[in-house]
Amino acid sequence: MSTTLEKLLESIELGKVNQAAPFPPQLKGQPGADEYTKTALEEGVSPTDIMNLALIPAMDKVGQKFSEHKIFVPQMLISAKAMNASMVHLKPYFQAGEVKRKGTFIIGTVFGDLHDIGKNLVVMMIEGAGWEVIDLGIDVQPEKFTEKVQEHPDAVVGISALLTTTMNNMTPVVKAIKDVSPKTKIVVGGAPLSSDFAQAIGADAYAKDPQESVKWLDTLI
Ligand code: B12
Repeated sequence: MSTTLEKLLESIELGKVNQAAPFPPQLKGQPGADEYTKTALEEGVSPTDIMNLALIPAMDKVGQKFSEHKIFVPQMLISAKAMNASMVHLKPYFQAGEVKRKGTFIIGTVFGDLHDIGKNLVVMMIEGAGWEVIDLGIDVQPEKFTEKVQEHPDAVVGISALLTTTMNNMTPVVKAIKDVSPKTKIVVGGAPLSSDFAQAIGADAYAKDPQESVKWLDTLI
């Protein structure tokens, strides 16, 4: 792996947003996620490699350290901020710029859940694959999903959950959507989920990452 990617991974893991950021003190004055992402792109590293070799492994490390009580919520939050600083530079590369859209995709993080980094990656990749995306944000109640589904009857819906507690909140969301629009296709995703879970709650599919969800969406056209 290139030194730049290693530095980027470290910046996100330690929450170094950019050069001006005073945190963490040991990296004061040094470049951060913002600058290293730009450098990696200038060096010709592909946005997908930046994501898969630096961004996602960095968040895995953060999660691991959180599980081991080596870091706490504020550090997770600052890592998330660093991750977002990096994603800003990747976004344009995932945007297709196609005139004709393949369809509409409505996505949100289920109510009770505030995690949105994974969802935002899904948004970027699905937009990049030519879909019009309506992003409902985080902590989304069933009514907000059903309202949008009624406005866009042909849309496909994606729901994200990152917690073993909030994944169960997907059950009433799926039910509410299917009640107002039985033909609406729903894909669920997020680290604690599985195909079995998706099936059990009546969703049409589970996708482990944006790439898999794009493949599944293509089968619907
Ligand atoms: C960053 C982070 C936070 C940040 C979130 C900031 C933000 N803006 O998102 C903050 C600090 C807010 C946070 C809070 C909490 N967190 Co947190 N968090 C994380 C962390 C470190 C990274 C998550 C992440 O962004 N991963 C990177 C992205 C790219 O991966 P991803 O989200 O899995 O998404 C990918 C796939 O799952 C998939 N995907 C995701 N959504 C969807 C949707 C669809 C439709 C599809 C197709 C695919 C898909 O595609 C994505 C790209 O590949 C994880 C650990 C981890 N490794 O996941 C813990 C983690 C999820 N958090 C955890 C916990 C416990 C919490 C808190 C309860 C802590 C607390 N005590 O307050 C709170 C809960 C707040 C709430 N109500 O939601 C636990 C969950 C444990 C569990 N099994 O339930 C984890 C696993 C940490 C741990 N190891 O213990 N957290």
